[in-house]
Amino acid sequence: MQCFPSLVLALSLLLGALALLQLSLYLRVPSPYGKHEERLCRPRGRLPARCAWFLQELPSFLVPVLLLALRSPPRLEPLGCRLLCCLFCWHYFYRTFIYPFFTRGRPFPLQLLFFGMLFCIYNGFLQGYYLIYCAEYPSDWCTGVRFTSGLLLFLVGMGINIHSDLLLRQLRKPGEVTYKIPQGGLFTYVSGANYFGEIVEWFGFAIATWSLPAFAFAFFTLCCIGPRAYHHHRYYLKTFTDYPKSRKALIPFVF
Ligand code: NDX
Repeated sequence: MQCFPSLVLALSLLLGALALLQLSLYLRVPSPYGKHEERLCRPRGRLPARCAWFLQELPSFLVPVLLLALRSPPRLEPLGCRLLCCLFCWHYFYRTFIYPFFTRGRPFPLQLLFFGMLFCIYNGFLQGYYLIYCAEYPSDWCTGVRFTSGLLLFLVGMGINIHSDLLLRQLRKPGEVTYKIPQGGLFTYVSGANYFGEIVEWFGFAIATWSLPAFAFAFFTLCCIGPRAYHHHRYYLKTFTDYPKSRKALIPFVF
């Protein structure tokens, strides 16, 4: 396989278009899984959350790893390129092999799982293909301001995301499916603390890679889970009379 810049451009633009489609579909009504599912639609089938998240996220990890294995001779030079590819795989290693096995979430709709998997194949291919076959970085990229500030944002975002998912998980005992008011960490300030972390993480990745595919994915993440944070916030305000009034939806002190 070789690098086709026009393919990268086309796939990135399509990802941007999917982000806008996602926004237009789910700005007014939330995507129908988790706490927003029952009231909106009844999908034909569901899979236990553990299984569903594992299957859904697996392609985001597997596709870049396969692309790397197929690359002959292996190329991940310079160091910047290698590190950036590792960051992406590291996130999806966590999301595929760790997150699902601890989740206490409700069963996930099969229909969304199918589209989620397609999306993960698509995005895994785009990010992996670009970093492994196309990206060119100067040998001192790792010491530059874009890489270091992006890496810092990525790590801070990932830390917030993992910590917030942990706080959510601790709200339930095994087998429980009720919703409670999240407390602690960044939930003190926002209802969508895990989403805030994930968005910061992918914008950090985009800055560190300084690439169109990564910016397109960060934009998609914003359009996908930004509105979801807003819907979570409205749900909490409607459900809990004692919900902290000062808490914002997604961005501390702002929105
Ligand atoms: N999966 C990303 N669109 C998505 C699945 C759905 O990873 O066709 C995007 C992802 C996909 C979506 C994915 C892409 C777009 C798709 C969509 C389906 C249709 C759509 C494909 C791939 C589509 C077009 C047409 C444009 C192509 O019971 P429960 O499950 O609610 O329990 C929850 C629990 N919890 C609580 N427990 C007690 N008390 C409370 N108050 C609680 N509140 C929540 O915590 C869960 O077990 C857990 C987390 O719940 P929640 O709702 O806060 O997070 P969730 O949305 O489940 O996300 C989990 C993590 C989180 O860290 C988030 O940042 C990350 O995954 N994520 C999620 C979605 C997308 C994404 C990251 C990204 O874009 N980077």
